[in-house]
Amino acid sequence: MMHASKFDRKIITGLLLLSVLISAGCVAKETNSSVSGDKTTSAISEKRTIAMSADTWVFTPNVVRVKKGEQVQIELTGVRGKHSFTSTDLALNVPVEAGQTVTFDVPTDKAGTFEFRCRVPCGPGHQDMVGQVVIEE
Ligand SMILES: [Cu+2]
Repeated sequence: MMHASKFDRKIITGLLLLSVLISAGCVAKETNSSVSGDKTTSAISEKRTIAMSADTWVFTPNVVRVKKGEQVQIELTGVRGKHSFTSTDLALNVPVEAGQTVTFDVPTDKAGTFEFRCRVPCGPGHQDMVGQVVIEE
């Protein structure tokens, strides 16, 4: 029982060789995937900046379209008055004053249409200061 026949040894040697080849193949695959992983990482780390202005009483643009998972930041410039970019859905509340530019990241982990509005009482057109961030799947 303890002695393997020559035939068994050949099989065992063959299996060992096979497992070495398979693990070598796996290592090669892992190397490949980590290379493509690096490429993906560098692509993701390229953040897109969307310039937006807040004026009395409009955000321009007031519809922002992004892809789910995309790294996006909004560069918001105040033209006249005091406003804010506020979205409870996106957990953002960023005030901006005239002549000021503020930059903030937009969370894009969930797809959907998310409303944002001005939360600073800024005059008669305050209620019109609304917009949407559309995050596409
Ligand atoms: Cu306002």
